[in-house]
Amino acid sequence: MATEERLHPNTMQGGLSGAGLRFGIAVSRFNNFITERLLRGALDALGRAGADSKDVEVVHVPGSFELPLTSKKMAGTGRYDALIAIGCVIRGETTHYDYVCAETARGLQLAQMDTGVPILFCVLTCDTLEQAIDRAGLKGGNKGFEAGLGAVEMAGLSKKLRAGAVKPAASAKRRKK
Ligand code: INI
Repeated sequence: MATEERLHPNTMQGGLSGAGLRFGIAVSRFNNFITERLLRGALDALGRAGADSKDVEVVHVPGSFELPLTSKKMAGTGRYDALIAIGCVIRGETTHYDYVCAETARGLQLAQMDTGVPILFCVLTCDTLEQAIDRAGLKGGNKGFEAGLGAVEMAGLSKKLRAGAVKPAASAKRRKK
């Protein structure tokens, strides 16, 4: 018998209902042609998941490089179950792109590790404008929408982890009957 057939571990995961959960979105104004579309996608996902308008706040920042500090400050308020950081970095002629990408990603990871509040990474890092457009509602879907769904799941999971409850697996419940 394969190991996975013998084991019936207790499992935990976030749900897909955003009702009663609080979300913050930090969005970069740089490349706002793209970031506004990502923001719309994220809001669409939160709304469809049942989040209430009063529980969703949007903060605008100049560029992606400003997302980590802003997200950390937002997380520190204790007002959000999950955050979404939205930006779009497009490669230029110099190495500026590399610094913005690396420090934004590193800073956002540090911010969520320091505060314990999930921060969804919705920063496009693209070689061309076309790649960004594809990921902001065209061929590649809308990464903002994906981040919105991820935020709902992580907000719910964080709440459950805080409560410390791991529900017995459905298969284990069935066996007990
Ligand atoms: N910010 C972005 O969000 N995307 C970019 O493509 C970008 N480029 O290419 O320069 C960018 N730069 C600004 C940066 O994020 C800061 O706002 C700026 O350096 C001030 O700190």
